[in-house]
Amino acid sequence: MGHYKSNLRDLQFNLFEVLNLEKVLGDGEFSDLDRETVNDMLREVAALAEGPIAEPFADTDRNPPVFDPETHTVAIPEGFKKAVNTFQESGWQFTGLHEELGGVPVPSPLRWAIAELLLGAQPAAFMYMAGPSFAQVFYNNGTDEQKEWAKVIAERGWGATMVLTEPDAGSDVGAGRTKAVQQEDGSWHIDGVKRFITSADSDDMFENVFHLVLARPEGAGPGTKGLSLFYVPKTHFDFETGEFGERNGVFVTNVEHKMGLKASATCELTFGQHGVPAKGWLVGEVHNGIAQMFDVIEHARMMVGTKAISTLSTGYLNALEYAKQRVQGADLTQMTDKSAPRVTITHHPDVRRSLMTQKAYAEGLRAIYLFTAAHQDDVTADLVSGADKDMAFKVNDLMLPIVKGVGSERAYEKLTESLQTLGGSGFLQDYPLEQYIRDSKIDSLYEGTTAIQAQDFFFRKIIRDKGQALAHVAGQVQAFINTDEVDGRLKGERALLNTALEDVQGMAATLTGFLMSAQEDPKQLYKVGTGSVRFLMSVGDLLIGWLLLRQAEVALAALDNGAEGDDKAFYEGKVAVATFFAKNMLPQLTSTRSILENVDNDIMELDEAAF
Ligand code: ST9
Ligand code: FAD
Repeated sequence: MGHYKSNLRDLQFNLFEVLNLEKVLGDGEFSDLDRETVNDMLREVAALAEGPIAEPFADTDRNPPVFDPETHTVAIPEGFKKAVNTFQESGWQFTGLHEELGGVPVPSPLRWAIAELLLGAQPAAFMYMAGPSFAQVFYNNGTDEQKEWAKVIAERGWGATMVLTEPDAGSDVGAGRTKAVQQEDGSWHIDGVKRFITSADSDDMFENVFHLVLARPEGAGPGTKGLSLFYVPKTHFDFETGEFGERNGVFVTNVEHKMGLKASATCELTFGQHGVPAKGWLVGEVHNGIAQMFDVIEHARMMVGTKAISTLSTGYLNALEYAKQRVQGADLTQMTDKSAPRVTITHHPDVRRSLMTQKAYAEGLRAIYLFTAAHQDDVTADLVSGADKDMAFKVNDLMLPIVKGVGSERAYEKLTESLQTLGGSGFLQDYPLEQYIRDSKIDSLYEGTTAIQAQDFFFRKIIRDKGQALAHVAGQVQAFINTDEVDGRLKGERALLNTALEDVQGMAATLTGFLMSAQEDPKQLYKVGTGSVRFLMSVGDLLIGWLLLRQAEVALAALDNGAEGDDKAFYEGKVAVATFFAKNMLPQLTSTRSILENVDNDIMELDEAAF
């Protein structure tokens, strides 16, 4: 048995019993699907993920890719390449893509449920396999001719990268200096050095790699709005004849040595500085680079959040398995009796608190990414929250920083609880927990750090949206609070949720107040900056609390209907975890509200030397 433990039961529960996905199957673009086919798909992916795809997880961590500066290539271990090859042959990377690109239409929650399984088993493999998804963004944004290229790229299974970051342009993408010079034949020469580029070389796994690169055309303005998006192939390819041409002038010039996620090659990528021009083509023949790149970024942020959440889930399930077997100490009520029988650690209250915390965040965050995914399809958005096309788009936008920012922060934080459950053994490489922690730390950093997610959430997704999406989601929470379908059995929890909703609304009002007063006194804006991550995390907790309680209501109904055996235990667990979260986590929002209301500018006024 490999490291990865999937939670198929919870995925099926979310998809069919909570989101009622069956209602959109068998019709329209999903006419080929029914509940049984979807369950077969999930079972098949889970078996693949837990088996051959997970297999080289630890080995590639201990023997990571090696860079050869002479040839500008990266050697990837054979075992890992075999796993990627198995993934590639399975075809799951086409799930949910356009049919023109060889895709198979599925509801977005199913697409991301499949992604969860693969991301938890071998996140780096999932990233190497991003080619078809990137080809779809290229297709959506490309000229008619480029759309044909995108089809060929998807069909031939090329590797792909997103190329934004430079040594002096990380969070501040608009500081990028890589330039683009137009040529007489309409192509462009790219010149500059990009760093931290994921999958920029992939050994011989793909016949070619295409880079989607942000660069500044000569004479273009400053900031992100002056950047354009270019298609830059590793090796030239004639899309008419299907023949490969010369090597393009884009070379990997370094591979980073990292804390984790070592299987994923993180490369420095140099354009046009090795005697060969790095030729690119302007995507869509329009200068709209940052907006086009955000089509990739939105997928990638969803991917990063789902990766983190999936890792927490397998971390929890590994910890749970260990805890059920590890015998240590006596029951607390018999602590003075030195000859009392020894018990498994699941008998200790603190271990139970820790396991329930892990379960709450793993299952609550899963519900969050699936709720978000549901707003990426018109039909599922209508089904899940009654959102029309326009509102569905806004809700997805609102939720992405929660999936990415809250998902990554909480997963990393709670994975330390998973490791703790194993005691000293958790610190060893005999178990996957220490690698999970190292591999998941990156999730709060790339694709926009947590601070960037929090600012995006407040300024763009709430203020610029005039609070419309937030009001839609808050309306859903309020409706749940007001409608009791289980005869008052969750009455106390509903009251706690109501207080949490009021707290979050209070926090939003406080931050908005600071923003308004910044018109008179610009320094008031610092208060928003100081409070924004706390606010993001609080909204995350509110939504986790709500979604877990919604699940508890479904579970109570199933128990009332006579659920037995494994199902009974599953539903009882659902009620318990929702109640636990409501009682233990939601009340903390009241103190966060108070902290935000009292935030001041002391730390901003402090001399830097005093830190
Ligand atoms: C990276 C990659 O880190 C790491 C992992 C790679 C993995 C690759 C594989 C991925 C696979 C994914 C495939 C999934 C497939 C699924 C399969 C399932 C089976 N939303 O606010 P302004 C735009 S890459 C939309 O003034 P500044 C918008 O056009 C590096 N658009 O920003 C806007 O114009 P307007 C990642 C947005 O102050 C314009 O930008 N690096 C959004 O100029 C300007 O906006 C980062 O993420 C948005 N939320 O720049 C950088 N926001 O306003 C992080 C902005 O007119 N830094 N736009 O609409 C930031 O995000 C900064 O806030 C900034 C600021 C750069 C946007
Ligand atoms: P900085 O921007 O220097 O941030 C440093 C600290 O300051 C952070 O805590 C940040 O939150 C904070 N900070 C910065 N600006 C602000 C602000 N305005 N307000 C508040 N706080 C702020 N990039 C790509 O283009 N393609 C890739 O494929 C890719 N893959 C990556 C893979 C790995 C393993 C890594 C480590 C990075 C990757 N990146 C990639 C780059 C990644 O997106 C950046 O590292 C990230 O956006 C942060 O930029 P930075 O590292 O320069 O940090």
